[in-house]
Amino acid sequence: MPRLAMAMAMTVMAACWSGAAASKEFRAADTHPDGYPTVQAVVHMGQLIAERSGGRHRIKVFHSRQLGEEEETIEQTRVGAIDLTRVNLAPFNNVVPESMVPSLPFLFRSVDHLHAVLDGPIGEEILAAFEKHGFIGLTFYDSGARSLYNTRRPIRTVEDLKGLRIRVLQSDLFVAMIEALGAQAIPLPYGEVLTALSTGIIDGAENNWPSYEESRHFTVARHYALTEHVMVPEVLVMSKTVWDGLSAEDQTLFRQAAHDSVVPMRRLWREREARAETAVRAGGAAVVADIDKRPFAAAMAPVHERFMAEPRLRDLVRRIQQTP
Ligand code: GTR
Repeated sequence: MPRLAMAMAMTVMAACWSGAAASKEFRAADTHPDGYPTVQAVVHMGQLIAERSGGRHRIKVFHSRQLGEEEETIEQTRVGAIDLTRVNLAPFNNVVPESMVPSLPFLFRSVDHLHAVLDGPIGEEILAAFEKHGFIGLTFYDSGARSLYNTRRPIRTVEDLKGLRIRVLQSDLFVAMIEALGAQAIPLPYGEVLTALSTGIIDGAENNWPSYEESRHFTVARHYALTEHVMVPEVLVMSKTVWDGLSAEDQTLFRQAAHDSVVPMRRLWREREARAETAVRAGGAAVVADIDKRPFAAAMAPVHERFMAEPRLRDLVRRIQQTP
């Protein structure tokens, strides 16, 4: 090869090589199946990243627990074996104390209140708190309100829950919340709940409309009581180890794309909630909607005291309550 052609070929190869070295397919975990709003949100974010980086970066979402249950994907993300994970905030409660704040019972007054808090400085502060624990909090996603369901009987009052074995998320706060209602709290990974309900190991669980439906829990635990005791959001985090290896420009790219995935996710969420409710009711679940929530809130109130012992957490709660 003539020398000039050779030099040109080498320049082209070098350019390709440096591009290849800096480009990456990022692995994201989600417990939900393909098509669930959280999965679609991260797929959408990946499309934005691919477009905006000229195809240099991509995200591949491993949905349906392919990379493990939420506690496992959190740990894998911390060590950098998984790049991103989308989980509920509750499995972070024992890891990042600030994540307990939006997980408190009867804290948010409405979806608008929740959005006002999460979209503002308090939301930023809670996301920033992940960093010292090995994660970069990228964004929150909607998860509606969680309500109680069980295989045994309709729930109308706190007394109706007495003695029932209720599966909870793997969080001490959730254990305390359910025990405060007089039920027995059984922490279990999400993927084990359907079998545990079917075999009678547990009597019930709690979740939002889309998860109650998507998981098929409603086919076994047919009494759904709209207690709406908690509006704990979902969170998307990146491994800090992975983040630290990104250029400042790529970090901005990820933050911006995560942010831009929120509005479409909220639209998908609203649609999905409505569809799930229709499907659950059509599937024959017995829904108790006329519940006086005040005794539930009163029974659960002591968990605020117990888990918000640190002044900085109490201050966040106070600011949330004062947010219009
Ligand atoms: C769902 C949430 C999941 C998972 C699940 C659970 O609402 O989207 O990430 O945390 O609840 O109860 O385990």
